[in-house]
Amino acid sequence: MTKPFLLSMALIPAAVSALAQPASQPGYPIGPVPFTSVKIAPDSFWGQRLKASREVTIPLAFSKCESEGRYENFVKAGKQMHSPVNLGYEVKGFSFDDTDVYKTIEGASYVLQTYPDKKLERYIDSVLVIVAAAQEPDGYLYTARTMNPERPHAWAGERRWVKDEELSHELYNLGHMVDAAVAHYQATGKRNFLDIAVKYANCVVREVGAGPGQACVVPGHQIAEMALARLYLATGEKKYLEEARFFLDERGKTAYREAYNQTHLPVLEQEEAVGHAVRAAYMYAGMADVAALTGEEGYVHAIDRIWENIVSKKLYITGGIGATSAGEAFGANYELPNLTAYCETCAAIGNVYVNHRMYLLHGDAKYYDVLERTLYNGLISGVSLEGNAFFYPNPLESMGQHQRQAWFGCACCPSNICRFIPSVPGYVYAVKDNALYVNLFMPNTMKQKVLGKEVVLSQRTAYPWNGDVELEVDKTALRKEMALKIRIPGWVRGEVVPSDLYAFADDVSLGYSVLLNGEKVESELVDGYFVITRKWKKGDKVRVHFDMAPRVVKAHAAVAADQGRVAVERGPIVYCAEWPDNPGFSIHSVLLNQRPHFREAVPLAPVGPATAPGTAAFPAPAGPVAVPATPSGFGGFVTLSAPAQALSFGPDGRLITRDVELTLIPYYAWCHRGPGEMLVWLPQTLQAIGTELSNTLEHNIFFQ
Ligand code: FUB
Ligand code: ZN
Repeated sequence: MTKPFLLSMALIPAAVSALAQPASQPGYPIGPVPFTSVKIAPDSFWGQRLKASREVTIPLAFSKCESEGRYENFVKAGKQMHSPVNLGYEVKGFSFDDTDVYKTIEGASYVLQTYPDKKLERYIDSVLVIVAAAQEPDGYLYTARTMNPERPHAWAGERRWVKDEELSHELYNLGHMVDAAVAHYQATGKRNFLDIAVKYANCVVREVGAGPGQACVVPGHQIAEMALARLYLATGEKKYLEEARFFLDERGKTAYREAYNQTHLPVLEQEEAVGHAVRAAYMYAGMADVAALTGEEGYVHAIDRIWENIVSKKLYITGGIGATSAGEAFGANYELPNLTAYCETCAAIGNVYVNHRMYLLHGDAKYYDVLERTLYNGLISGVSLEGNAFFYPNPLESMGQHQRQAWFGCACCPSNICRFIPSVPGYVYAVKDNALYVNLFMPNTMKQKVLGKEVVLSQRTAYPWNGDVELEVDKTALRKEMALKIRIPGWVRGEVVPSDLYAFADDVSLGYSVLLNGEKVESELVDGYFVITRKWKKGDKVRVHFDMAPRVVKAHAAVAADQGRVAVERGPIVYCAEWPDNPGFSIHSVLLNQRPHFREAVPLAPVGPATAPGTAAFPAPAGPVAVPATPSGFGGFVTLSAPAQALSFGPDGRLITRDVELTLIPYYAWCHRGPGEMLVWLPQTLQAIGTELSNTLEHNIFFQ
């Protein structure tokens, strides 16, 4: 760990007022600029996603909490608690269904911070009344037991906590509750949720631990570690941080030891990412948070090792993690199947959490390369463009068996999307001392103190569709030098991921340039950043240009599933072939040319308009062909096409090849036009296509 990390510990206030909107991850050497300080242009790529989240996803999730019995569980628990007799409620669903309510409130609270909405606030207050009514007098809040203590949920165990290391999720529910309650408090200043969460957290601190009479258990599903660290910051109560630390330090030392939930070894001894991917990612993120707040370097060494293992052996090209549905888990090293890839949406969110925190600890742009890859591909693939249909697994290949759904019995992914998307603006910038980091590219205006002085910066760009980014200092009260650190993405520098798991396999070479007030400037990259240090003044402009072109990627020879195949990406976007754009042949029987030449098509409608709020338009994306977005709104992105050969068998059994044009769309946008074939890794050899054809055959036999 670097020195500044430890030095920064001295700067941590004992308690950070939740309302003060500090950099959102105190304790870290680098502080992210909070999402509340970054206003994204409404009509942009991310502006559209934020709007869909606000206007569609979150209302939809609340309505599902109503119709799918999530609220009813709280009501039943409340009634049972006040009844002298057992009301005989049958405990249905999952033992963590309460968290759908919490996660949706968390997302709505983030929305309230940027879009105050009294009606929404009142709605949440009314939900909190039934949540509060379900809380037992000593703070315990777990409807799956309280609604029928004699016959609780099958996973709950006979007594509190006894099954938490397996599947009761009592501590998982606490984690999501705390995250949501702190967010709600920060948004509204009201304590009605925070008080509930504090009461449950106090119950846990009292009853779970290594002391006499306590249950010595750790969370069967991690998240409480991150959440309790956050509660410590919101309240200043050290006991929450200590409990989070207990959860980490005791892991792998209690009676229950399973790789499934990373209890196979003490956390400090873990080296490989194993087991349930969401649990794992949340644990690694929790280790980073607790390390940042306690100075415990052992956690950092452990997650450094595990991160290496993930990026070099267990990461999909889409940034997805968790290869197998068996245990929703990481596979073995290099086990990255495409058709059966699990890549749960929640795991992609977890991967963003981990890489963000690794960056905040170490300050290297490589973590953002992984974060950006995950964000633009395997994460947003989990929610439709309209915000109303979700994927739980995000496979990299389909025969048509996958379909987006409006909700799931186990609804962890849609409700996680509710809380993640509104927080995206908080990933764009960060500060450390006199440095302002520009980590993601999207049109916005940002207001942040650097060395205690306000700096207002605007960013104009049509990224991810073109690589022109303009940064302008709109205001600065800073008289000293500020180092503007602009991330130069790995995909421009010729590095697909920070490992040898994937490599570009073409002779394209991309460059970038930076102009300061019209003059070209040069800088050695420092940890992946282009640095301009100067006394900035209002009106200073930096123009960054990243060459953006379709690139062909190959996987490491040990990834059996990708041999003889290539993936195609352009900028941060991974592409796929999907059936509607490729009529007349099966995309599973197509051979891409060895040196494919791609044609780009950009929509006539602007591809993620390039303006920051209140500013004039900046270079419109250009391309050789312009196509209109469909009336349904599908589109608005760059498509690619390349010559290929479609193979089929003639009536006499002979192989027929036909020249076709294979069209590719961004992976995140697949399955908006009904189920059907989709493929990310495109065959380039007959051997690979042989596997495809036998996959198709097996699928047809299996599904007919
Ligand atoms: O166990 C709670 C959530 O349900 C997990 O995070 C998801 O993987 C799903 O199993
Ligand atoms: Zn999920």
